[in-house]
Amino acid sequence: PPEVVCVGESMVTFLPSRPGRLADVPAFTRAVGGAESNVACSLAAAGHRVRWVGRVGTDGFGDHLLDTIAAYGVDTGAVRRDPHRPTGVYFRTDADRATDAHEVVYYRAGSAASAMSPATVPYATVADARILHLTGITAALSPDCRALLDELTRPRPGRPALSFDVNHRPALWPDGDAPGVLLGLAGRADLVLVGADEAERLWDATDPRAVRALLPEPAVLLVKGGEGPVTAFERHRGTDTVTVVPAPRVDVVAAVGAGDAFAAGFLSATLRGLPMTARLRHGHLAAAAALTVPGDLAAPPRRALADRLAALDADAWG
Ligand code: KDG
Repeated sequence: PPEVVCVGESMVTFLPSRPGRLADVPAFTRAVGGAESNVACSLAAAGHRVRWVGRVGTDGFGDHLLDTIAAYGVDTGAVRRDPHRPTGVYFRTDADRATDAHEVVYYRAGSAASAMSPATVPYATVADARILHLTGITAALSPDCRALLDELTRPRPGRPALSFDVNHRPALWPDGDAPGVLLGLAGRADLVLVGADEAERLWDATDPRAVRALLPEPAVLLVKGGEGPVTAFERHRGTDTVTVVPAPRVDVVAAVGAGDAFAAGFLSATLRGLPMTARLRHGHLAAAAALTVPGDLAAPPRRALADRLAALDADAWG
């Protein structure tokens, strides 16, 4: 059985040939995106048994997604193909260095993955894993997808541990119901990852303790401070242990995919039974690799090297 199952939409991603507005970029390079399959690919590259469950069309883009994700060593056997709906795609521009402004344009409404539902993705496809990893993106894709997340996160005996990355994508939530929906889903998870910027935008929570006050249920809550430290709240016998680990400084090429890499590094170290500080450092190291490439996915640091870096003294990490 897999150690981790990730469920969500993957898309063919088009990365710009040069900086500038979408209106001006002359050419794009094809890559693979999708938060949940990014986590799956990084975990597989780090040596874990992982299944990704999504839905793609019978078009060539669906072939490309399946081939690429399977080539990382991810089990794609539960992915169903939809002959009536296309594989989703999206285009992005480079972020402006000063303001971080960039454009993301999705062509995913009515995609094959938007037809994921409790009927098309039965609970049995995730039930045998140790960890089920989901993100808030899926909740925004269609009413069926939201019903699927409700079903997969429903408390039930023997459910895999639930890891939930809030992943608020404002462009996918035109109706303003993201704050309530995402808080409700996060409250059912055992592990929640949320960016400090997301928590402020969604819930007006301006520091990690305010986020914890809103989300007391998860046994582990990680509030990620962008290029700053991550704060982990870990409940032991009713009281929280708080661990704060700074991020290494890197020259950022593109932030896309860094959150997914962090999740994968953290989950990998969790599966290996490492203590919280090491788990957070492995998250940061995987994120640093993703931050320094243009696309979503970077090869994670080799385990032996990451273990050595994670074991350095705190002042090397300060
Ligand atoms: O985390 C990276 C993802 O945002 C990207 O690959 C696309 O899944 C995606 C989304 O829905 O934004």
